[in-house]
Amino acid sequence: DSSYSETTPPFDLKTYMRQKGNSVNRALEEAVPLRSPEALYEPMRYSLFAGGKRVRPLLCISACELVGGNEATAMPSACAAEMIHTMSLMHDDLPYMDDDDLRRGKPTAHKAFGETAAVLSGDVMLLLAFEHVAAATPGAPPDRVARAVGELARAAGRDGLVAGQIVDVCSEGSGEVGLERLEYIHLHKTAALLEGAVVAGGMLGGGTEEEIGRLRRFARCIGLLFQVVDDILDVTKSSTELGKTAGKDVAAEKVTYPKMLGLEGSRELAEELRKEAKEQLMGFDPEKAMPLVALTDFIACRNN
Ligand code: GRG
Repeated sequence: DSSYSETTPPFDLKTYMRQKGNSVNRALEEAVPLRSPEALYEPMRYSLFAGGKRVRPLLCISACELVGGNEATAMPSACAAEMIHTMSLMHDDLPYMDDDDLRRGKPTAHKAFGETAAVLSGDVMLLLAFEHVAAATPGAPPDRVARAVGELARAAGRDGLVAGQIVDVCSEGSGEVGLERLEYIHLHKTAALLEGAVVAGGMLGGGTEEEIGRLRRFARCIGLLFQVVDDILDVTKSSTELGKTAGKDVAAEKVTYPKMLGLEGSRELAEELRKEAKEQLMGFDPEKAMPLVALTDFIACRNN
């Protein structure tokens, strides 16, 4: 990037993701140990450790560090974001929602443990997420912790995952989903939790209101970017691969960016969003912003 001087060492995202990802996994191990009743904890751990990319936790930690906070302060919220994400996938896969048999190449939680266990384990993981932030956040004053909890709750619920899911489900088969509705669904189902993770990190790290505002706008851009790229990948992945994910023709019934804008139009939109996201990071110390800049590129260029 031209804003960085030639003396700035290149940022190694792979190492950053591996190191931070390991810390997140250790923290999740501690936050969600295998305990009684195992019928609740086993499906939680099965789904949590099924190989997710940990994008939300990494964003939370990077945002906290960007505004001067540290990893330990962000970690409970980082874990909470991953727990909320994972429970939403467990519920999304259920027969009366998306009805998927496979997730990340493994049987979905309800296939492995039954529907009741998948529902209740998801429920308890959602509650545990908030309990964990409230009880285990070190190095931040209580008002910041309370704000972070509120931010994550809103991102999970009324302004995020649940709102996006209901609009998505109600739009299915209606055949008249326009670009505006598509954007609503993605801003809520996908962008909101990325935003919650980033903003919670910024709040806990002691960011100013102005910084938090910029982080929020940054996160909205990468949230939409995430989804546009997802839709592009759905088209460019081979049809055999698609068939394997669900055993049904998902692509045929879903409204997607490539269907609305064409593949080229979608790629252009992705490029615009990537640029806009990075613009929001311009006001920060360039060196400290490197992880978020690199994570933006990762989201734009990922292939799964
Ligand atoms: C009660 C909070 C709550 C949720 C229930 C089911 C539901 C409401 C919402 C569904 C939300 C959903 C499935 C959104 C899709 C999110 C998305 C982009 C998933 C893919 O994320 P990645 O690529 O996945 O980060 P990995 O596997 O890497 O973790």
